[in-house]
Amino acid sequence: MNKKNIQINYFEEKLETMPSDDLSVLILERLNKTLKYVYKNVPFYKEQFDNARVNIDLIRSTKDLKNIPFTLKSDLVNNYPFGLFSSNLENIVRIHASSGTTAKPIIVSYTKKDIKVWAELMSRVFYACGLNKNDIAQNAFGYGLFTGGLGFHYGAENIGMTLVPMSSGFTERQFAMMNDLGVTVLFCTPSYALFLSEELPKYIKDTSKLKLKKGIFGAEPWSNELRLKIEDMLNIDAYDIYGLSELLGPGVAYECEYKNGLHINEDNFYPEIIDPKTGEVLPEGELGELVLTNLNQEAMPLIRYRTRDITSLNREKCKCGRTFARMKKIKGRTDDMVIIKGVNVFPSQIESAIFSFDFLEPVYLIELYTDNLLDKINVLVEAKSEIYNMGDKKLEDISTMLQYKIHELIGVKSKVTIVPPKTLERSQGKSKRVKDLRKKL
Ligand code: DLL
Repeated sequence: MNKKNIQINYFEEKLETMPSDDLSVLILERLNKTLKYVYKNVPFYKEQFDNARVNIDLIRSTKDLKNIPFTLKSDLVNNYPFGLFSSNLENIVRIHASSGTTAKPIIVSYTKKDIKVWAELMSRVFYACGLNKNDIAQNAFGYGLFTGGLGFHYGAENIGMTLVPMSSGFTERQFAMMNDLGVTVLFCTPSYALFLSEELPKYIKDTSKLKLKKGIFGAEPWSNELRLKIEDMLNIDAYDIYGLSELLGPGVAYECEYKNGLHINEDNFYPEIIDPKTGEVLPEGELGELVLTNLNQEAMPLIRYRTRDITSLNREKCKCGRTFARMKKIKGRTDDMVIIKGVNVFPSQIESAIFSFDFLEPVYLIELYTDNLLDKINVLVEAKSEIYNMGDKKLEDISTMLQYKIHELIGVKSKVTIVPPKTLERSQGKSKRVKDLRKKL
């Protein structure tokens, strides 16, 4: 979508545009407070800091953080359910859980103040995307233990938006509400937005009457190419939002109308980028794993939490006036990265290759398999029906073109299997893009 007049709105202007020196002072102040707080209240952190011989009274700058051990997802699993709580249960008003891949979920907790802070952080997101109390939002993130539903819900109510708590599923009802209520903004995963884009023509014959103008999508990696597809199919302006349950949920970082990286709510989450192999802190601009320290949470602040998400940081002031550090769109997770012939490959790179061809449907699955003891990739992708019906020769040509493009982008040869349209699974939440069929040695 073309940007016409960008009108910059802040929810908390003083904080969001704070001069960087003042922001550094605020961050250090909150960091020191948080370190003392967890040292006093969480035996896990007392032990971590003591074992690493860290004297938290001697943290004089954020650079000193590098001496503090990381917190890992396994620490949350091992301390399940209440081990990392800093507050007594009587002060906890909410629990969420992450859809972990391990048998035990990880749970996260919130005090009343945490819920308020979270709603305010989400309010910043909405203002940054140009929304206000006059908007009508359709929240198609899942409600329940997942943080998407209630995270968006409280943020939207906080600025007085009219919010329709749809959750995902029930396609017909999604479109009925969108149409009848004059919904102006949609919240969901990019996969679900794509699914709705594909279904739209079936349910709404005259789309010119729809009031939908924006979408805020997140909870999974998605490429800029997918953004353009969704924007085109739904005729909206789409924004990226990032977050994770371990640090409140959605609202850690978000795009403003310039869409030039995601602003990290830095007065609440201090970001570092590390080399995922060595743990060493990397300089600004380098790609690595995002590590976040909570600066303003009561129930369960985490220190140097390894997110496993790959991105880079930029501390230049944005054109919108916000001074918070920005991170690039997430490239993928270290867990989703596959190493093929020594090359690191992320699903999002393959997605970019696929989405550059108009004759393919924007749905794919990456299969990893073993051939002659070597790891290989098979990319399954749907051709549009008019192309699929052109016969085998056409499909072979397409497959060769895509193979070439993938090779060019990631430097690795892959197999490409063109499948009939609408045969791969569509997701109503987070998509599973990679299927690992490799033989375990
Ligand atoms: O996905 C919270 C959320 C809800 C974020 C709604 C945005 C919108 P989890 O289920 O704990 O929490 O999953 C967190 O999802 O570590 C990333 O790997 C991935 N993720 C979240 N947002 C993005 C994004 C929520 N915008 C994990 N781009 C994170 C890429 C994302 N990956």
